Amino acid sequence: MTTGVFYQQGPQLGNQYADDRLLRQTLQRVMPPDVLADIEPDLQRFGERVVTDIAAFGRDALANEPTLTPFDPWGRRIDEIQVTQGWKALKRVSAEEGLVAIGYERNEAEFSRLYQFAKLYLFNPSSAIYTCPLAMTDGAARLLEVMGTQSLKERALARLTSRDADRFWTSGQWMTERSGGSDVSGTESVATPDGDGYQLHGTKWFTSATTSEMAMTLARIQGESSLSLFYLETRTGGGAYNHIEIHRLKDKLGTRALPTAELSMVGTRATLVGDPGRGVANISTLFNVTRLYNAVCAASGMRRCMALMRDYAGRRKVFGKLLRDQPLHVETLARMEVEFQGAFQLVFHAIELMGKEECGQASPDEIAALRLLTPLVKLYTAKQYVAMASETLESFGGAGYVEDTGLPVILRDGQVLSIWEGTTNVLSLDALRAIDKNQSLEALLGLLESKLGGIQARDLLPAVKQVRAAATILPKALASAGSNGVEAIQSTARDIAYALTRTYTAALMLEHAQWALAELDDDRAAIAAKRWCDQPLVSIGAHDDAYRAGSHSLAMDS
Ligand code: MFK
Repeated sequence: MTTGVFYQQGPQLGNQYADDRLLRQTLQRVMPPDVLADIEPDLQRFGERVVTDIAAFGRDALANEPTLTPFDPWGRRIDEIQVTQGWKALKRVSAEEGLVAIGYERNEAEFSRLYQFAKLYLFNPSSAIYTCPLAMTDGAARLLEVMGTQSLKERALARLTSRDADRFWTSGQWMTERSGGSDVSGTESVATPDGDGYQLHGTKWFTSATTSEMAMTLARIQGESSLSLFYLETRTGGGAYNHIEIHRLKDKLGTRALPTAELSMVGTRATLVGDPGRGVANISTLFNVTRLYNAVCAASGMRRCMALMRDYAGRRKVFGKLLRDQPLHVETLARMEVEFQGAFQLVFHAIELMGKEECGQASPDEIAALRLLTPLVKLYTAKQYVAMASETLESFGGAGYVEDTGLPVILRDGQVLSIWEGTTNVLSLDALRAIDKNQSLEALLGLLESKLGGIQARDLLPAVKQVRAAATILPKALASAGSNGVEAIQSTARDIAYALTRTYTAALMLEHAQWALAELDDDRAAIAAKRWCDQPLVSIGAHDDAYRAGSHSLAMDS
């Protein structure tokens, strides 16, 4: 028997496009062949880049966190935020790779958003969450495209969507004040008319990507009861701050490469966007985009977890066998893969609808369904990702708990996804509002049925039956939950959101499984879809007064 010193090899990553069967298959299924042929060389090249120079920029950004210097050596207030070279390089890469631009050039018509989000999906896990500034930039671009004046389009939209790194701008989204991030109605910032614009005064409690060149924000015009939406540039033509004071950078659990600041607007010059008093409704155009970014970050994070665990399972030996040959380890990874495949189909389906809507190709049902899917996709994928990130660290044992393996950051950064852009509960309530106001449940169930109608493979038919049964229960369960009043239905909002998401995702997975069986003779998506359908899809209780009194007593120990 030979003895020697043992060193474990860490996980390795290959080309992230070439290695991602689900991404390649899904694009093949949903895109016309000429569109795929047009974009695939770029995805192939980019799949290599995200594990080489882009990954190095991300590591540099994580290793050298941003700093705030409030004063110069002579006591002048400068509020300078320094970011690392890696973070700056990620901005250049984002412009040059068209990570926002592709969605607005629309060279691939309604498939442009799919192309753009495929690149974002490859980019995100290597980017130290540079996807956060990109999310707000894209949301601001869409907002200005829909409701900006011609001069704002020429000045700002053109820069937000530029591929020229020297011209490219990013945008902040300054919504949260000390009074709240979920309930923005308590916003204290005020707007005073000033020539043909406004001056803003107030404090913003969370402003991410504070080095951005512009921001969209909410304030109350004197005399108006509701909030209005404003465009501002963070610096004046001379380079000084636009009457902005930065108080401190947030000491966050994760996303530490991203500068997130508390700041005050002290007479900041701003331009009203849209009608006065319509601020919340208007900014929803922005946050509906960022919520889909949040979801693609979750799906791409899941995929990165799977890639790392899979590779490691072929390198790590315990109890005389590689992890890949340990039945319980294999089962754990298989369950995570099913979860990932569901999240993936859900996210890319929502992106497909978004691309269609923006190009005028979506049906009224698809538009209504997207309104409901946006909060559902965001809340579900975020929550599942946090659980999966935790399981991923565990699958590496002690190595998963040690910083320089690069693994703990997965969990820390993942946790923001269920908080930022609306918590699980706020989005569950938003889903109820979409059902109430937009007839979106009927639209969603109609799309679901059309997907199930296309499934012919015998092997999948029992699962189709399970999904149809769940879809039939859903409206009845909602009606029953609602019959006990507003508070009763609100208390079940999370269960409703999960039931809708799981059921709809089941149909999406079956649709992909049918295609993979018929076109590629590949049964792996079918295995995943059937396992997804075997979980309880709908579990919605009727929370009457007595039930809720019991909940109150449990929650508050009253
Ligand atoms: C990545 C790294 C990040 C670093 C750290 C960050 C840490 C986190 C910092 C944060 O604070 S993130 C928090 C971000 N905040 C949010 O995402 C807001 C969450 N809250 C909501 O989404 C609430 O639902 C909302 C503020 C919108 C509720 O406000 P209101 O004033 O009660 O709105 P209301 O009356 O329900 O709706 C006003 C209008 O907007 C209505 O239109 P109408 O006036 O025509 O009826 C709504 O239909 C419309 N609306 C609301 N939500 C919509 C929407 N329209 C379309 N889509 C939506 N999602």
